[in-house]
Amino acid sequence: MEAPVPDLAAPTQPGAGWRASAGMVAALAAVGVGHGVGVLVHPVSSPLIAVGSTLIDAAPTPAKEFAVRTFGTNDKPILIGSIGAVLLVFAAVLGLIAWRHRALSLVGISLLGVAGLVAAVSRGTAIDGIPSLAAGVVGIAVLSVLTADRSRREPTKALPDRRRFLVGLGGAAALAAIGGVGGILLDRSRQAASAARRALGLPVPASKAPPLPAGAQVDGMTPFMTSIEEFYRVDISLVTPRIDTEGWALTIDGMVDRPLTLTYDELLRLPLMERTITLTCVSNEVGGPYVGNATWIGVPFSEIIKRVGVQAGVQQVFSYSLDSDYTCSTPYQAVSDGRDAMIVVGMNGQVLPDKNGFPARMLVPGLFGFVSATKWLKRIEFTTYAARSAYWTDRRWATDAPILTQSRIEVPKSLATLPKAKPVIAGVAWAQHRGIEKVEIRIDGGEWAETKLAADAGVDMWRQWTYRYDGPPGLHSAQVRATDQTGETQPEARTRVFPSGARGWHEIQFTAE
Ligand SMILES: Nc1nc2c(c(=O)[nH]1)N[C@H]1C(S)=C(S)[C@@H](COP(=O)(O)O)O[C@H]1N2
Ligand SMILES: [Mo]
Repeated sequence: MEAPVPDLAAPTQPGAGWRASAGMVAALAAVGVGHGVGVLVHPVSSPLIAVGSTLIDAAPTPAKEFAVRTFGTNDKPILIGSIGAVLLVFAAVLGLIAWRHRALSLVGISLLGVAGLVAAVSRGTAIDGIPSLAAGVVGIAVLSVLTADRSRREPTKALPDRRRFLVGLGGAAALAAIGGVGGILLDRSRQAASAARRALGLPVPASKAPPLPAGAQVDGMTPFMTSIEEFYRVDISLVTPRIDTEGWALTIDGMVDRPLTLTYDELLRLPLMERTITLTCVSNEVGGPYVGNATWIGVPFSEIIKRVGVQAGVQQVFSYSLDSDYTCSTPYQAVSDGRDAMIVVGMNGQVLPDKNGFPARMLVPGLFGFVSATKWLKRIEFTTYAARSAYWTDRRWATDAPILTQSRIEVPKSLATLPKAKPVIAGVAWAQHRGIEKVEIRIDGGEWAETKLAADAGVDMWRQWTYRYDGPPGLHSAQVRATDQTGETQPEARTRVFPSGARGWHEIQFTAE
């Protein structure tokens, strides 16, 4: 809709469209400048990011579950988009009232800065308040310039002067673009810098990953090895932290005889091992996508434990992340019982990507990511359960959360057709660190039949399976269930992902030719 350009002869205020745009442009300029300054100061201090992160932390568990379930990995852009939408509506209202209630509208726009300030400072230090202060000042300045009441000085002049108003509007929009786009570009260039550093690569691991057996990969199935691009990403961080190894160090302390601080180079000089391990998120629904299999290079926990001298009475490994107040609780038993728990520095032969936790993350085969796989590691503390309680523990998720046995049908896709020429149903199953013993399928609720398992690559990895369908044509259902190598079979009853992971059988409908 075309809003009327303010009329020079109008004695009072421009049309509603122009007033609303003035408010929105003021808010955009504020947020844009705030974001630009934020990227310079500290990426998470951008008012938009700080408010978004605060909402993520404050959101009740069911809301988080809903967001991950409904929006998947798009949950973050959708959150930022929603905040932006609310902001614009609020700003439009401020613009509408700005000519009649100038003071009120200026207070309103400054509240945006205050919200950012409170969010950023409470999550960081006083310095993190700078971008929000800048945003607040810009918001107030733009709105007061646009709504400046010049009639008192020049009673004959219209309110506001049309040219002056349009120039102001354009200037504020430019300010928004320079701040916002500048911030985004700067963030990108940092990404490029970390890519250059990445080219330096990693030392050759002392212990290489055992080669995969032939036949672990079934034709036409999801790749047995997940690429970095395809690997799912789940974390509470709104911006991908881009950490400079210059100045970074990993502290390992707590109930130990010899606390240790390792620079990046020192960490890389420790003996490295390479292992292929399947990681799964507790938020993965039955049949869901939050599972991936990659080759990880890292320092074995056994090496760390030996170096620091862990004392008696230690119950948990408490890890801290650099990006936020995210913390994670891992049972000490799981990093000390001989499995390939490690401090990871590499993924699929490359330096760990930023999104997956550069410079270092944890990984413990058999445990869900939220109790084992801390990214952007800053500190590892050996401690007791009484002394420390982790981010998700505080939100009532399980403290001890082994990955639950699961199986998924991938071919055919749900509601797709199973071709007569190749009537093969196929999928994957996982029970990390216990291993898959058998996978069964049943058609239309009939008898369970064993599927053919692909070659076993090891207990810490998922396992593919196939089944030749020889039933009648038409619409059918298929259900799948796996049994792990301890003899336990997946239960039928579905549970939600909260608090310790989804249970139940995956089921699809398909049409046989
Ligand atoms: N710092 C930090 N580390 C984190 C998380 C997080 O929110 N913050 N999420 C964890 C969860 S829930 C999972 S499932 C894994 C996912 O790792 P990925 O993103 O590399 O796949 O990271 C874990 N490490
Ligand atoms: Mo997770």
